[in-house]
Amino acid sequence: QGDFACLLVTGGAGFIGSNFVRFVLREHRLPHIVVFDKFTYAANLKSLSGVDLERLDIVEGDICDVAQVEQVITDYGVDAIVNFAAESHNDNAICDPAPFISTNVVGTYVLLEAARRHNLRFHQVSTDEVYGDLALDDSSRFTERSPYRPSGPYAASKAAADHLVRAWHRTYGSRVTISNSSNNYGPRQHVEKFIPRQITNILCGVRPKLYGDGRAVRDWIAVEDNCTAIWEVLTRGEIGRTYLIGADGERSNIQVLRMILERMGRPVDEFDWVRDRPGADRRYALNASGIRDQLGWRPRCADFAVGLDETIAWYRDHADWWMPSKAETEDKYQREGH
Ligand code: NAD
Ligand code: TDX
Repeated sequence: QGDFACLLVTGGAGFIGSNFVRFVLREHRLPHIVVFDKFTYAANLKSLSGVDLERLDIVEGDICDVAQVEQVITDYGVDAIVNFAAESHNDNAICDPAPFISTNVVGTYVLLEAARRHNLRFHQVSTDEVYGDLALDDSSRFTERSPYRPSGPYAASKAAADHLVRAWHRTYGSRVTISNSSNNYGPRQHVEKFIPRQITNILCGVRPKLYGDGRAVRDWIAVEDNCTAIWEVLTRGEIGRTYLIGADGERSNIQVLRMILERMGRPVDEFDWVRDRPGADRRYALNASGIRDQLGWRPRCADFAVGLDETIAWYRDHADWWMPSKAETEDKYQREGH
């Protein structure tokens, strides 16, 4: 099932999508890739620079727009879709959920209908947040069978999209898979997100900001590992199945922040405490034994400290990539009290 000639990568100018495109072009001979992206504030054309342009086309478009989606599929002869396109930031969702409902829910519906009309393979990129959160003193982890229990508007919109994908498989026999990954980190992540925000704050001489009591736990995975896992699921995954993608990377926010400060030569208490999100999730942790056992997938970058050093080095060397959005992002945070 894995021999695609032309892959439509929606949201391919964002963080994970662009890393996925780079990985596929670097390590696999096929397919041709068409990036389809609305170029919202979260996209960055520089994320796709320096790749093999013979194998890549970049089209500006909105996954909610039926005619634009239809056109790109027929123009390029697309035979599979990987849907990375989303509004992805929880703080934004709390301030204004509207674009999360349209892009994450309606956009996924539009793509599923296009995939049904053209009989395309469809992979949905999703998140562990659909399962809600775990208590800090609870040692259990999410599995593919955990109940859906999203806490915030972003998570609820991604959960709604997952439900549509599953329903299209059951009702119409659509050839779908879903991957729910834990928190990604690495190069080309927008400076609104936790790790790049703190690294770039330090590079700008600004104190990092820690939400709440700093004890919330996230299960970190290097973005490259999520990309290799998505590729395995796309090309060899069982149709109709959900795969959890994680690399046993649980750490509290304060632990991560202190690691960043230390590695960047700053005192470990040189940061500000700021208010938490309303309804903030405490702990995410997932059990990825399904993809390990069924597809033999293993993370390549299992050492978080090494991955963090590489990430710090990347932001140090690529101020031209992140500086244009830094001031605007921090102004917005300041208005929100974060
Ligand atoms: P991102 O915000 O960096 O990128 C999203 C991309 O989608 C941007 O390029 C944006 O322009 C594009 N986009 C937004 N609305 C669009 C629309 N209507 N039509 C076409 N393109 C549109 O997000 P990311 O962190 O790369 O996340 C990618 C996917 O992975 C999302 O579906 C997200 O829910 C999921 N995910 C992310 C993480 C994480 O830690 N970052 C973890 C698990 C799952
Ligand atoms: O400045 C900050 N300080 C801080 O303490 C920011 C931006 C965040 N935080 C905390 C909040 C969270 O507990 O760090 C944690 C991580 O925050 P984010 O980077 O915003 O990620 P999160 O809310 O966990 O969601 C991410 O992982 C799941 C992605 O943004 C989602 O797209 C993905 O689905």
